[in-house]
Amino acid sequence: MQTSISRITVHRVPLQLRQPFTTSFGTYETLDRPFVVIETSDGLRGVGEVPTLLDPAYKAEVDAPAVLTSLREFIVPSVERFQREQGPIDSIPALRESYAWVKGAVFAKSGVEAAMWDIVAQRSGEPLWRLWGGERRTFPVGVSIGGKTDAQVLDLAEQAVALGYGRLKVKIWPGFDDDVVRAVRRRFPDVLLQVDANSAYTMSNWRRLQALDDLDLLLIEQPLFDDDIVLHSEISRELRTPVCLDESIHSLRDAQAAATLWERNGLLDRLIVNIKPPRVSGFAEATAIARFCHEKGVRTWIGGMLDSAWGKAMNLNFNGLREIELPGDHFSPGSAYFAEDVTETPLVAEAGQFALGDGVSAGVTFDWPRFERMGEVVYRMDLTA
Ligand code: OSB
Ligand code: MG
Repeated sequence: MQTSISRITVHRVPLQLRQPFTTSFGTYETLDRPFVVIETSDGLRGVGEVPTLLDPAYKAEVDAPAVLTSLREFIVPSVERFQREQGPIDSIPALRESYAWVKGAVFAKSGVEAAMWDIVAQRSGEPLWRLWGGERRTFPVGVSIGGKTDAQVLDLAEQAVALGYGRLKVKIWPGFDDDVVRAVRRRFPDVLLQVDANSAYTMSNWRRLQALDDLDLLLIEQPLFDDDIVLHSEISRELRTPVCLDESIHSLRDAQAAATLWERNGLLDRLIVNIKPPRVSGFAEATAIARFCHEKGVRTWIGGMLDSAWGKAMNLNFNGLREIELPGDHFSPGSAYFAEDVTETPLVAEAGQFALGDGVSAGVTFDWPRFERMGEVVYRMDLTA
């Protein structure tokens, strides 16, 4: 019997970070997260987090008000209408087709898609990593460090390395770059080290980054404008350290455009793509990007958005894909970002490695009673088959 979606509910859940996280665009202490819940005619309930930030400083449409507007005004009504007019939605392709006409809104779409992946996985009794073609059970994971002072960054790096992490990412901006990164490199000569500027540099000061070229960094993430690919490919010709794109990649086409530019310069090995599934509208597009980049010889890794343990668990399942070569941003030192989280148990890496189990869907138990207590329902729509 064909199954259908019976109801879509959007919750809004405040999450309290254990310690402030600072980037070039600001410091966050609390987050305010929409979660999409899909209920189906066969009695299943799936959940998808939208890893919003408090404002659009990282990039457009990443804030909860924008996401909630897109979901309420366009995306959920499109799913409802599609199912009423074209028949039951019981698969990811049908779901994506229902809102394909909506431009942008990648984060909002990703929450609906993630909830549907949870349903599809529960129905098949499989872990997500297996549904996505993952062939790797264990892989290294890394830590993203958002500190305000050299001392704070060194302290966080120290904690991460003590926990066994072998890959660190340090947030930088003009004036908080060469000294701090040099200090981390001096303290940890062998760690895999990378930096993330979150688009803080311009065409007049990006050359400061050439000073980092002798620190054996794995990559420099998004030095320039959040919406740019072309100028990144230009400065990449004059940086020995590979450039990694985060903010400016929303789709397979964006990844293809970037590969075209770097290839034209004969520098494909100097392009790296940070795949954040929610930033590319979900895991279906993320899979296409991982495969494409791997075939091209462009290395990828899975970025985080200070996601709850549920979002992180989904990303970790995705990290089972063999095509994804570099360690991702998966954990803060101590392994849990939030004072209170939405899963029953935290996600733990051993000696900087994460191991995927055989648990159904994300492989962790979503804590429904706690989730319902932590947040509130902000929108609900009942669907007919
Ligand atoms: O640019 O990768 C980023 C967090 C919020 C917004 C943007 C970014 C980040 C991080 C944290 O670096 C990564 C994580 O969740 O571990
Ligand atoms: Mg980034």
